[in-house]
Amino acid sequence: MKRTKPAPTDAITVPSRRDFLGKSALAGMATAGAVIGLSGCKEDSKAAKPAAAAADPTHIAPGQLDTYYAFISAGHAGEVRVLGLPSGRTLKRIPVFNTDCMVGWGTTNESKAVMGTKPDGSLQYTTGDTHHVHGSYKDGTYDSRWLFVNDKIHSRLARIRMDTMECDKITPLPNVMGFHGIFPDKRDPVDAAINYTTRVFCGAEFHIPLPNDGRDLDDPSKWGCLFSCVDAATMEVRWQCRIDGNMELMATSYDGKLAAATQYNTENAADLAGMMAAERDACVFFHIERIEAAIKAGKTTTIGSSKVPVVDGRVAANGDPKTALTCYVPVGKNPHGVNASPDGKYFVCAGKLSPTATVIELAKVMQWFAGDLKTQRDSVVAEPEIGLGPLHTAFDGRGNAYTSLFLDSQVVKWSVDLAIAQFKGDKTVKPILDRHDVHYQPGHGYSSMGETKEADGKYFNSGNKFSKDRFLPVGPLHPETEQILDISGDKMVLLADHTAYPEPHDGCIVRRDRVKTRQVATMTDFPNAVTAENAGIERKGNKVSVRLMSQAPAFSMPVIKVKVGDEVTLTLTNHDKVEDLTHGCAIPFHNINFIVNPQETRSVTFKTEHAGAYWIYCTHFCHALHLEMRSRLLVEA
Ligand code: K7E
Ligand code: CUA
Ligand code: CA
Repeated sequence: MKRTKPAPTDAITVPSRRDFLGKSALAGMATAGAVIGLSGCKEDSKAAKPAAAAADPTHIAPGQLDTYYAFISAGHAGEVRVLGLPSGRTLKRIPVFNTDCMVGWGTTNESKAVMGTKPDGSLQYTTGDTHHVHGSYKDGTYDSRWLFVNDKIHSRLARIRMDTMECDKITPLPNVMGFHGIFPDKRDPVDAAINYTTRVFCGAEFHIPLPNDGRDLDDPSKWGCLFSCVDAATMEVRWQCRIDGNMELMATSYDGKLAAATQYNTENAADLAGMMAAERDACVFFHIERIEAAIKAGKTTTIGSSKVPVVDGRVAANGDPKTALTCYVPVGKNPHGVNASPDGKYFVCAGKLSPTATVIELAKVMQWFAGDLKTQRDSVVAEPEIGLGPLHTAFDGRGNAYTSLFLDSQVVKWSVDLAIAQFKGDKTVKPILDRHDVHYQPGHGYSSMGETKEADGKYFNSGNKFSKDRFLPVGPLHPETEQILDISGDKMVLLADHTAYPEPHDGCIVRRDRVKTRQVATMTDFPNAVTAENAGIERKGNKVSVRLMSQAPAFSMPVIKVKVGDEVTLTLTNHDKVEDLTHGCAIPFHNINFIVNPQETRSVTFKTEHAGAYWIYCTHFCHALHLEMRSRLLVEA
């Protein structure tokens, strides 16, 4: 398919190719790059300079700091990244489901305990696929406690402490495959004793036999998908709800009453053609209060060896709106993202295979649950045509939505109110306010504070899936592009391209005052801290405990003697208190490499196999005598 020029910014009638995609086009999209416009590069449709800027706002002068953090999921790299915005500078990579030898994630005993190990002590998984990362909330905005991120490959939810920006907990979801959408509670805490966001909602994209133990392999019609609720504080799975169809993206309401997931496979099909058979799919809403009441009342089952209580949210069991746990709202064919507007009123579903966005009014969904709305579909209050391949929507806090258009390689700005007026029958209004090319094929777009009540409409980051000609080529795999747009004016203005190591998906842009970190740990927070009193070597059979301290530029023991066949646990506490004074610890030919930040303690366990002398050395440049910071590990035959 040939790319056409972007539609004029005031376009409301879109060309006929924007009509529902025909079957042949869909097949083409499924099998080749035909529809995704890989045929060539394009010029920027705007040559405009940043509106309010004589100087480029993305140029942060030396010594100056960014105004926002962006927390970005890294797709199948398995980690989370932290950028400063508007500069786009990379501040940190947080290893989560992947291993990382800079910090020793996957090497230290502490990180292994978080990641999960097999009985022999090796890591259970070393891969992950992080798509969605969201902060915890209080009063409708970020409370700087945690970030949550999914692993689609192994269906695990990870929690990251905001103060240290380190992963501290990973929870597997039982009987789930393809855990994709995630959103934490946005309601104010109800449990005063806990006093923070208490739930994280998780959708499952792939239906599987329940339990997945070899049964029903030939009959996918018996397979199912579970929606999971995880307690943010304990990271335990509280309950699950079985649904019809699947779940992809998730959103939660600001009042804590509703969570919702888009469904592209309402057909419950097991092949591509089947998943595209229905003209409409759905956004399934969960009535959280009723589900939790049903759990409390014990109207539950369990699946396989899992002890997590499961309620039935399938259509057949939820015919009466007044008692229903779920509400399936029909939306455009094979939808993708669902996003909550910062005024708390609407969820917007992006059509993907339909060139529309569907605006669902949450008050009307609650009306349906009360038995006061005729059909689920009556909760839809707008369905503007916005362009080809809509995926995700962000908001500016001024009533405008910004939807990424994968096939059109654009971001489209549209007015939610005007779309509602148009849906009501006003033919004079034009909801589309602006379009801007991005390069190329955007996935998520997200705006500054856009997922909070403090949405400020300053910046929009477009995470693009293809960069093609935007950067120097580096072989077959190009970097992805993150493009930052100024959305503070009437027209969007492209400010900068920056590269992203594949493959970024979603992100959140958090005002820097909403992030509280600490740079130096408290030694007593580490139960295994090594002090002058307990440092040294202790042997029990062939198990040797080496308790070591680091203080620039030396380790506390210059010589450590062990024997071949020992199982050595080396615990290292960094006694330096100076901010940023990190030491590393590498042991040649033993596959040991990790860091200890000021006042932290980390440990590793390894077997000695070969007699010899091994220099334990500091890997992290810490001092003028950093290179001299070494100890001898002497392994005796
Ligand atoms: Cu659109 Cu996994 Cu959020 Cu990626 S999903 S783009
Ligand atoms: Cu310690 Cu380098
Ligand atoms: Ca479908």
